[in-house]
Formats: sequence, structure tokens, C-alpha cells
Amino acid sequence: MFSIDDTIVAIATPRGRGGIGVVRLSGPRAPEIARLLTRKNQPFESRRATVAHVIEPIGDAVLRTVDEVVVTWFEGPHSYTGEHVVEISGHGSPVLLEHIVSLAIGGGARLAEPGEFTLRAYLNGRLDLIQAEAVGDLIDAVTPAQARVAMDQLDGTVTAQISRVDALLFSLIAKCEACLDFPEEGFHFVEPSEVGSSLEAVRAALDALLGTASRGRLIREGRVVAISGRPNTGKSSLFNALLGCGRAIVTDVPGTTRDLLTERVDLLGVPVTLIDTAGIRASSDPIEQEGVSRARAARLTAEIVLLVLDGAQPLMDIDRQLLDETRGVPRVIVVNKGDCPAGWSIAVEAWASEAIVTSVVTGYGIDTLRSTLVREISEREECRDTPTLSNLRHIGLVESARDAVVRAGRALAEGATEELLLVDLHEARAHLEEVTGHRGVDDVLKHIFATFCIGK
Ligand SMILES: Nc1nc2c(ncn2[C@@H]2O[C@H](COP(=O)(O)OP(=O)(O)OP(=O)(O)O)[C@@H](O)[C@H]2O)c(=O)[nH]1
Ligand SMILES: [Mg+2]
Repeated sequence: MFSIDDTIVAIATPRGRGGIGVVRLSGPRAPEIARLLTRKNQPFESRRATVAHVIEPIGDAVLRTVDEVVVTWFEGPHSYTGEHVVEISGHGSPVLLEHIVSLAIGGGARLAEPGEFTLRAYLNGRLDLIQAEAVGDLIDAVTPAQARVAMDQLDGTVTAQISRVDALLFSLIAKCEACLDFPEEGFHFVEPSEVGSSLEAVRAALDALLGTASRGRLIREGRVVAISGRPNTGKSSLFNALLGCGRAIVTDVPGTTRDLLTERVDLLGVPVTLIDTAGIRASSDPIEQEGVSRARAARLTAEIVLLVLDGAQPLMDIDRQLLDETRGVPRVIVVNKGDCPAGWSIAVEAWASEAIVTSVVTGYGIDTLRSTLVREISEREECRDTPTLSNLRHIGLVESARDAVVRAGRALAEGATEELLLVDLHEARAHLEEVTGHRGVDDVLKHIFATFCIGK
């Protein structure tokens, strides 16, 4: 299903202009195509940067220079993909780079699919599936913690821990199989107590892996926070303050924000998707009505609601209604405009202890708001160690492996035969091998690599 015998090409650097842009070729014909593009008679020297010109014919015996480039050839298998790889660094203009790609295609290369370079690295055994997914996470990281977790996974921490558990399972399976092969020996090859303690060790190792998984997911995926409240309370002002830039329009006209505005921010290491929404009120304006219904929908899908009240104006029915509606869901209440004379008394309100007073004008309370949001987001998540697992696919499979091991333990306690135990043990191993990709399922691979961008 995945072909790896042709040569692929793509722009490996982000779209847009820059000092340098890189076109990457991978496959058996990569060096030959690079020589064709640069009209070089000599082979490139492996792992050495060579200045060259990409040249194209524009008529009979007339050649034109397309770009001055630096060519680096990585002779397979000592390359990212494990195949011959050529990187052509040209000037970072999308027009030039696309031109170089089209010349490479004319020379016999095929445009790479999203993630195909990393897919080839996996298929050629340069990376396992966990590491290949970590490449995607590393590229997508928006917080230092995300980058750290992804780099650890690329370094092989998860792979090493899974391999250790797999080795324990393997030796247990071998012993149980031996008992089956020589039935007259009974439990001669392994005593039930030894099977029991091995199963216990495997379960403990899987528990250790899963112990930091929810924090790992938090770091990888972050949380969605919707800013809600009636018009003019300062929602967009707070959105901008948390973002550190003037992303949203702020005016003193109630009903300024209509559409949802979504931005990713790093809140003390936690990636948060902040959504600014329209102020909630009854309106006859169809545009505002649509904004309000989107605001309500965003609040329902968000994991946390940041409810903004105006400290300078008396509380209104709509504020009380929003306070009621958000009771029982994770929320942070903000009483904004703390720099103005108070329009009402917070102290008498039942939820006063929950509220944070802020002022976007003076910056008062914004740091407290940040730390309160992070606390609300990461509640019950212990923060000490760098988590090992973070990817939902890995977590689900490790949980299934653990379930199978627990089932085996239960079966053993009930005096089950090795044959029955082996069913669960094989299942546990199969789940672990699916994590590392040693047991690959084509459509899983397709799904994983489709989330990459082209050139990775
Ligand atoms: N004094 C004072 N004014 C503020 C503060 N925060 C916001 N404002 C002002 O309040 C007005 C409304 O602010 P926005 O941020 O647009 O309010 P909003 O809740 O997004 O309003 P809508 O989009 O209409 O729902 C603007 O004039 C802001 O400058 C604050 O902390 N103190
Ligand atoms: Mg607004």
C-alpha cells in the first residue's frame, strides 16, 4: 500500500518568504535528479554542502539559472528517511522553491504526500511509530513543555519503557508456551507463583507509564477556555491581555464582538486555546443573535468557562443567569474593571471566594487570573515529572494492554490453564506492538501520517 521505491520531492521549510528555503528529495534517484537539476557531471560528496546552480533549458541549447543553491546529499541508509536524501537549499521564495520542485518532478520525482518523509523513515526502520509521531508533535509544539515531552519521545523514552515491558511479557509467554509443548511436565517450566509475580511486575510497569498520562495529554492537547459574559464587561480586553497583543477589537460599544476569536496561548507552560465570544444579551440584530448563539455553543464545548462580570456596573439578571448556568462546570469568575469605583458589593455574593478581581487598565489581577486558570485546568494532575505518555493513541493501547494483563492475573488466580493465560498475554503484547508500530495497521499509519504537513 505504501510505495517506497520511487523518489519523492517536497518543500521542507514552511510556506512564506525567508533567507533560505529547502527542497527535499528522498529515494533511489535523488542524487541523479539533483545532478540533472544542477547539470553536475561529478557525483555529490555525501554529507558535504556543495554550492551549485539549478539550471533549466529554455530553448535549443540555451540554459538559464533558476537559483544559486547549496546541495547536501545524505547517502542512504545514513539519512533521515534511510534512503538517499538530497536537500537543496535555495533562496526562500515560494515561487523559486516551487519551480525547483517542478523541475525535480520533470526529472522523475513524485510530489510527496503529507508526512511521507517521516513515513519512509518509519518504514525503513529509522524511527518507530512513537518516534515518528513525536516528530509531528515536536513540529507542532507551541509550549516548551510540549517540545520537551515530544523530544523525550523522539529520544526513545517511551520506546525503551514499552520494550522493557514487552521483554517481560515475552519471557513469560515463552515459559507458558514451553509448558504447553511439554504438557507432561505440568508447571515444570514456570510455577504459578512466578507467573503471578511476573504479571504483577508487568502491571506495575504499565501503571507507572499510565500514571503521568493525563498530565501528558494535558501538555500535548491543552484545554479550551471560553470567555463568556454580558456585553461590555471587558471579555475582549482580557482575551488581549492573556494573549499579550491587541488581537480582538475593544470598544465601549456593547456588542462589539460578534464572531468567535480563537487563539492558542502558553499559560505558564500549559497550552490553552482561548475563545473570545460575543456578549450574551437579547438582541434584535440578526448578526448579533448569531454571535450570541455561537457564544453559547462555544461555552458548551469549552472545558473551562471564564465568566467575566463588570465590577463597575450593577449586576444584571443576565449576569445572575450566567452564574447559574455555569454552576457545576469548571469555571473561573472574573470581576473586571477593578480600577473603577465598585458598582456592587462582591462580598455579599455566595460565590465571592471564587472570584478574581482584575483590571485590564492597570494589569491588576491578571497574573492571578493566569495562575488560577492553570490551577483549574490542571486540577488533580501532579506536576512534578515530565510525563512519558502524552498521545491518546498510545495511552489507549497501553490501557488495553494493562486490562489484558489484569485479566490474565485474575485467570491465574482462578486456576486457569496456560492456554487461557496465553490468550491474554498475547493480546497484551499485540497492543504494545501496535504502540511502537512493530505490528502496523495500514489505516492507522495512513491516519497518523495524514496529520503531518507536506515536506515532513
Ligand atoms: N476602566 C476599565 N475599563 C475597561 C476594563 N476592561 C475593559 N474596559 C473597557 O470596557 C469597554 C468594553 O471592553 P471590551 O473588552 O470590548 O468588552 P467585551 O466584553 O469584549 O464587550 P463585547 O464584545 O461588546 O461583549 C472598553 O471601553 C474597554 O476599554 C478595565 O479593566 N477597566
Ligand atoms: Mg468583545
